[in-house]
Amino acid sequence: MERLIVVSAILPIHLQKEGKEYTVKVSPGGLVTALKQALKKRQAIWIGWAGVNRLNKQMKELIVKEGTKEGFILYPVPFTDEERKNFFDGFSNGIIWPLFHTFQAYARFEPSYWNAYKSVNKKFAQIIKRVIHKDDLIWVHDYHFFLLPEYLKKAGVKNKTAFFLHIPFPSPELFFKIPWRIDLLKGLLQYDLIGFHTYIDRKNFLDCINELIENVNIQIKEPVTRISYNGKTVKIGVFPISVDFDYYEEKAKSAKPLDRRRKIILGIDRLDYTKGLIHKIKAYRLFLQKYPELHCKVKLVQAVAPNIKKLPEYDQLKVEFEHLVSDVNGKFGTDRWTPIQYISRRVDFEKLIRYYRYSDVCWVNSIKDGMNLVGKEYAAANIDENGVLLLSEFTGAATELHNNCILVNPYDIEGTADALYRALTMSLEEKSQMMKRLRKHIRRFNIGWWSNAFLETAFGKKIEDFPILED
Ligand code: ADQ
Repeated sequence: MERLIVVSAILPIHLQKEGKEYTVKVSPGGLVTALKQALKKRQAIWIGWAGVNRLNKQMKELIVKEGTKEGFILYPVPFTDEERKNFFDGFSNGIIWPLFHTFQAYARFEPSYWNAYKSVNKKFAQIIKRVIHKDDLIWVHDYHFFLLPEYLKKAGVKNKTAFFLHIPFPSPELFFKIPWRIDLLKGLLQYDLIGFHTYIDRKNFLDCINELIENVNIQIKEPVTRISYNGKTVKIGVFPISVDFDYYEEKAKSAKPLDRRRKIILGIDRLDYTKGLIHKIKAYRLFLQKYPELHCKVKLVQAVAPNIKKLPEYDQLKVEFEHLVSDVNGKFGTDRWTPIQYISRRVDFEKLIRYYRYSDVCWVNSIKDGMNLVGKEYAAANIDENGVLLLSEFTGAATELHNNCILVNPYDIEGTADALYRALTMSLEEKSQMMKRLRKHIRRFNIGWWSNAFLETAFGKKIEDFPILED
């Protein structure tokens, strides 16, 4: 029986030390949200980091038990402190993440990061070799594993491998900065399928291949492009990720009402410089300056979930963001009105659904984002169809949803402030027409559509073809 082996840097749950005890935490981020919905209850073996540098038998059992409750067979991997520093925070989040999101100045091209990247990819190949059966299919996720198929081959693993990139792929101008650019591309070309969110990502990737790799043959065809290199053909596809529409819709039906004396503008983000949080507060500040008639009538509810990455940029971002928030609240707030309600944590799911259902505007302001699930989650849960999505044009989601939301350029502070005003003052009819179209699109192109489109292209299978995990 074919099983699905899923590989991602972080597992959907991880361990965190609190006092002397380790507790199980839900991992943050869109990759985990999406995959949990895509794989639920299927017999996938999910291999990834468990958040700790060593795993004793008890810790392993705890992770496996909690994973089984969620419907997964989890295979936790420990990272040494050095692997965490140089592979996870270093190469993955200190080079690829900033550069691929156009934050070139944050990229630190340390050779020690590159060595760690190679050795952790090798380590995962060895782990996969230990657990894999002959017919298993390997589905690898994200920018931590560009070299994995090469090491799998070297280890003698011949199973099919497919890869999905959850973040944008940059233009050659940015990608060329990486000293190890050719090795990364050659590594990727060893997969059987590479999936991107958008056609722009695919174009950037093909441009890089064209410029950097010799003796390749690229056959651009829709929906699947093929690259032949070194006697092997890899498929390239575009699969915009989505959400479990029915689940959000169903949960929204029983959401308890929120206090709606004021119009709610909602922001749901992780603490990350890619999410445009500073630009957002600056635009909101200008909006309050320009439109005093809306004082006391609106409120920005901004949740910011802590980041798992240990890098100085995130500490600086937090300080700057909180400073701006208190500046706005101090300048415009009154005894009865706080313009920004800042929630400095991950909002629990029930509350998230309430916000999605009852907020008048959901504001996604990313400087750059592979897709962005927040806007899609909002639309799925906005069952009264009276909300507006304000969406950065630099998200993957914008390439898909641009006709059914209000687009903003986060660098254009004044334009964004005006767009927010428009979103808040639109007629109900216009809002509901836009939201209806948005929901229709996301209902159709939901997470099930995404996983099946990917798995069929990769392995000729649907998610339903894999057996359910019995309790
Ligand atoms: P992320 O960068 O994590 O994902 P996103 O797609 O928006 O970005 O997903 C975030 C997820 O975390 C959402 O499910 C959201 O509900 C949740 N979340 C974020 N902040 C939260 C908070 N404060 N409280 C509660 N929940 C919160 C990466 C890429 C994206 C891509 C996804 C999936 O960067 O571009 O869409 O993977 O491929």
